[in-house]
Amino acid sequence: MPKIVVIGAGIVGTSLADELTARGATDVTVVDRGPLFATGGSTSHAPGLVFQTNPSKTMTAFARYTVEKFCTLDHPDGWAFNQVGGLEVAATPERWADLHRKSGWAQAWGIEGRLLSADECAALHPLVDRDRILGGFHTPTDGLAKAVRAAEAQARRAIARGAAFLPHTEVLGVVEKAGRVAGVRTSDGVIDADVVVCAAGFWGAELARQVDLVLPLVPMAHQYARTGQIAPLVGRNTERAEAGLPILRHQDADLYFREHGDRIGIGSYCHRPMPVDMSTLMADTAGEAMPSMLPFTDDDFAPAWSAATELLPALADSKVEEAFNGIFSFTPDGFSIMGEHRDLAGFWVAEAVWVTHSAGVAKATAEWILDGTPAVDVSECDLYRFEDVARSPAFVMQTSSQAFVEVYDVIHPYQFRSALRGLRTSPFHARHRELGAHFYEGGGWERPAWFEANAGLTADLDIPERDEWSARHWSPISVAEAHVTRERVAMYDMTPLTRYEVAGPGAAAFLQRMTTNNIDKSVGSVTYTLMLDEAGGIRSDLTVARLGPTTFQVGANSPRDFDWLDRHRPDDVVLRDITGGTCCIGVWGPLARDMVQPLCKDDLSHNAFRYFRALRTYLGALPVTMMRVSYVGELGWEIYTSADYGGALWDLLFEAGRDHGVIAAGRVAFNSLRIEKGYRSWGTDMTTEHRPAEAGLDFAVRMDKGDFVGRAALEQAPPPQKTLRSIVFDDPAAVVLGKEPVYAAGDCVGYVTSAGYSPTVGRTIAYAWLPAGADTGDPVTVDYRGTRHRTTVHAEPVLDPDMLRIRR
Ligand code: FAD
Ligand code: THG
Repeated sequence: MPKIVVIGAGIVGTSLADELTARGATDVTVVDRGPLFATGGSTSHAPGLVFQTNPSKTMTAFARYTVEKFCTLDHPDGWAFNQVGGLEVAATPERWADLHRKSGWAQAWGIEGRLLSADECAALHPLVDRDRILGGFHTPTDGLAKAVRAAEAQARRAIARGAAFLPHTEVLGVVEKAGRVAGVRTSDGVIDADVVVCAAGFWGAELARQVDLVLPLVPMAHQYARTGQIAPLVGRNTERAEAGLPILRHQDADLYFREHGDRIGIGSYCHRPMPVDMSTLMADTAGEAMPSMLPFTDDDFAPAWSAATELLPALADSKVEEAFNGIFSFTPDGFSIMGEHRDLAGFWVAEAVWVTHSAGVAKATAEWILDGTPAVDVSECDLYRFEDVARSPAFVMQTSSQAFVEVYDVIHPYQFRSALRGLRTSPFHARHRELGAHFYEGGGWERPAWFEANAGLTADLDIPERDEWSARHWSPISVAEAHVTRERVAMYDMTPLTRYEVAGPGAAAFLQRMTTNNIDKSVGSVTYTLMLDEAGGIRSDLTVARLGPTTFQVGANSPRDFDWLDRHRPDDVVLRDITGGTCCIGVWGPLARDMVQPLCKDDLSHNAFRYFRALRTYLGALPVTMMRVSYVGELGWEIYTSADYGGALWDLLFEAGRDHGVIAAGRVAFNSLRIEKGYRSWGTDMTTEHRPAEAGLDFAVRMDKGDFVGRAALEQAPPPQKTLRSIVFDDPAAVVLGKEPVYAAGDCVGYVTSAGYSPTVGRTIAYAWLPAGADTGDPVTVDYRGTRHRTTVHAEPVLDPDMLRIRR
């Protein structure tokens, strides 16, 4: 068992010590610069509201585990968790509709919850003015955490198993030896360690900088105030219980509430973002009891107070008696930051974690450190999920500030930030703008979603009207673009598709070991393959093109793939991300060959240039690599070249396609076409929580090819309990967007992952995780923001099961 030092005795560090020692770690030391256990960090004054339901399945799982665990904690002073339930009220029609969506997430992720009328809300929380609200969402298992007690109770369990906690011990530096962590240097001398975990809360970014690690988090002040006595509360709560009413969110006004005996605590996000400059903080408040508390700024609270008294009129007879601006971490995407430093083995982080998710994050981190693989998919929280640009100080500051502003906003799944756009553009960007592209953002890239230039193509199509929500950030033009792809030919910007060059004498053996399929084939081969973790969960799906005996081009999904490959890379392999300097156009559709062949001296016929083969050649004067691969399921190629030739390549192809009716088409069409064809999108349809057989990807696993990462786990794997299936909606006008709960015979049995309207079938098609027993033809219903849609489990792929469209 490794010798482990945890930096920070807040809710994360204490919980981690408990989880580590529970898994048999015997040598665990937790150090904190402050006293125990009110250390002066964020945990010391967190009001401890735990609302479990979150759009993210992972974050919800973290919260659910935290609740389950906190309910079992003992502390001599009383409860660590008071399960008063949670109530979120809607003051606007938009929020009321959104609570239906939230209710769907709760169902899908297994949190008990119910939508209530305004009267029912008022009955549950008598301070609420029922005339101000339209209804609410009640979750009986939510509640209040007593964060310091929960921290101490978990620390005591760890101490009983041998862990040590050292107060007033500041970590000043990290000791390294031969690229590994060797210990920490503290105010009291060096403590040796094989593993160091940074759980230093909002101090974490500064600590990590010492070991050349960027933690994209911003310490931000957030206002919390307590009123004086509220008449209707007097005598309701015992001092011991503190609260009996559900914790309350009024998100339309960026507020939350809890009881403190006969007083009310109000948390407000209804103020300007107040990023904290750590250098001023340390100088000003070091040595004070609570470095994480800043003086209250009254002016910022004025709108919060007026909105609070509107919702809870009884507050008006009181006033704010105690208040402060408390500090905790915000990140660009709102997720926590977890993982191990790639260049300094043994240095781990568990950062930007709310009390709500703390035990779940701690458990996953302990599993990751000790067993190698967390049970829950942690990709959304992965330390290496960030693109280079997203680690720049300017990006981190702006997007984290935006995350603060939007923390309680209703966020549409296709709503992208407006600031810091245009950071990454393909060489075709100017052409896209000329064609009236509407852009989505992904990984810093501007990605055309559809083109206004194609508006005229919708005329002959019967495209159902959408409801207001699903019509946002969507256009019927996308349906026409998908249709033209199936009928004629379309050009797609594939530049943002992450690409690596893997080269060197060991490249083939390396990729063979890292992935599930046989990639050690002839030069010119392209292989669809999976990367698994040690537990057999799917980490990514890739295409591997062998461009030379020792040179491969890998099509990947995210910076996490680079990280995973780089960690395992032997010295005789060079790994290079070539996405930035190159570009790619997907030319797909029945007329693709007619359009491209005249530009090329090489024979592009079906037998000369076969499906899943690659060719280095020229189109006109331009050097290109062509791959006969199609994520949309049509005849055609991905055509790669370096960025400098990009503009010329676009023009050459677009001109060549003129007589064939070529169009530029966008992401929305792309997505619906790949769903028709049965192709999965990693991170949405499947994650590390799924093995290949469950995700319907067994065909990409070659158990007979020799050892690979995850193979041993697959051999031991039980038969699938759940499987990813295609479902087709009965009503042509029905639309879903993803993450909706799925019901069979009245019970929630799964959830939707992704969906798209299929112009070919004239219905929405979706993927859903369903029990393994679900049969083709079975009826299941999907709850879309309170509306039940009937669907039918379909055989896969829904379109072209005989591959006639691709292999021709
Ligand atoms: P901390 O509690 O800050 O612990 C980090 C520890 O690291 C500190 O004790 C610090 O002293 C120590 N440390 C730092 N640097 C060093 C060093 N160099 N050497 C040694 N020790 C070091 N979350 C919720 O879930 N629900 C809520 O209702 C809620 N309300 C909040 C209200 C306010 C006003 C605030 C400020 C936060 C709120 N939060 C809430 C957020 C929550 O409090 C934090 O996210 C959480 O407590 C962070 O826990 P932590 O263990 O990561 O950090
Ligand atoms: N193009 C390239 N690389 C990629 C993607 C891509 N890497 C990441 C991601 N997208 C991978 N996803 C897929 C999913 C399916 C297919 C290709 C990439 C695909 N599947 C065939 C099938 O399932 O029938 C594979 C057939 C076979 O194995 O022969 O084409 O879009 N470059």
